[in-house]
Amino acid sequence: MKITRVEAIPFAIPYSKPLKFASGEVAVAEHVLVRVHTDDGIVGIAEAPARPFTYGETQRGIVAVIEDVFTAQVVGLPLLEREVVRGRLARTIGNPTAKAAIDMAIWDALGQTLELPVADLLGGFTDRLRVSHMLGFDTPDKMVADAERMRDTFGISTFKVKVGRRPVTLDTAVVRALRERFGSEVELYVDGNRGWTASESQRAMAEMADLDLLFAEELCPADDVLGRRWLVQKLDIPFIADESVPTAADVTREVLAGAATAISIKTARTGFTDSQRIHHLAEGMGLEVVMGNQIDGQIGTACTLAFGSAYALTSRRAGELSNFLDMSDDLLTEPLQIRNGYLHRPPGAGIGIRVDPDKLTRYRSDR
Ligand code: MUC
Ligand code: MG
Repeated sequence: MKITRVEAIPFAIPYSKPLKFASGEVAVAEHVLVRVHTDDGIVGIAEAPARPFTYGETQRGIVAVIEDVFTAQVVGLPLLEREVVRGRLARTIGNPTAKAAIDMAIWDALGQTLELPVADLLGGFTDRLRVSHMLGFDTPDKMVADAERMRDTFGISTFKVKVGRRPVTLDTAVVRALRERFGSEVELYVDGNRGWTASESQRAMAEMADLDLLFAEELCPADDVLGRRWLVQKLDIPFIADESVPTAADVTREVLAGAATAISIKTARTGFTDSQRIHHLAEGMGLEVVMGNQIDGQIGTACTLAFGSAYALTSRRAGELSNFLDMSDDLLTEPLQIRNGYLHRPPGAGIGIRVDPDKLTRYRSDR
């Protein structure tokens, strides 16, 4: 059960429909496939999505930090010593998705070794999650059409609407158009990716007060310390902290400061080991949780599903599990299938996914 090798393989898969939002745009999934090999011949996998605009990590940087720093720290350790791995990786500040992918690939290898699903090792609460789809920036008509496509084809009825950094009236028109089109058939919430000021956020939320929104996410920067506290106190719906809470300590800080009342857990940035800590903390503090999307491919989505389905709190709300649908292709032998608004856990040990070697050859960008 000892780790013998870690691979960090960059790959690039174009989106058929790029996703635009207040802090950036993703047109090509330039991710890093992480493979952890053991002396038993097991290979655990996960993916690290480079999100320079959120965490400052680039695809080349992720490969470099894994090859030059992290690999030497984990080779030789048994798969069961995940806390030792965590402690060693934590000596280096930052690099959340590189660390998370190593952690999840180790869990995948452990599950395969024990012949048990990771979701069961974590908590085994349910076998499926309800799906929420993120709607990227476009005109109101096109965003409504996108939601219709997701509802008609995949049965999805929860939508996270991207807002911020464009005229507030355009964003509120989109949300109003969605509510008018679907009535009470859909759940809606908004995510600003820090694109508004606190006062713009407050004005926009007041304008949408009749639209029955579930949540507001990261509308303004957490660094606007007093502004954000002021905003959160004024809202009568939970305010989700996302990119402001990349660690459990950040969750504590933001919640105690009154700057958040709910959190997004993203396995892409906290893996399984730190996501467990955040889940337990959230449960202890009585916070609502949404399983968030780091604009993951299918590997990352399967990781979110494994973790989200493991606990009652993380499976209560729809999880953000569908943006891979807008990619032109992916790496898995068995593509994930969303049916009737749900994503079911794939059968099998570990995370339950396998990489297709031909697809990897086609999309890897290091050869
Ligand atoms: C989200 O929930 O914010 C966009 C930027 C990012 O870091 O994640 C995505 C989705
Ligand atoms: Mg967000």
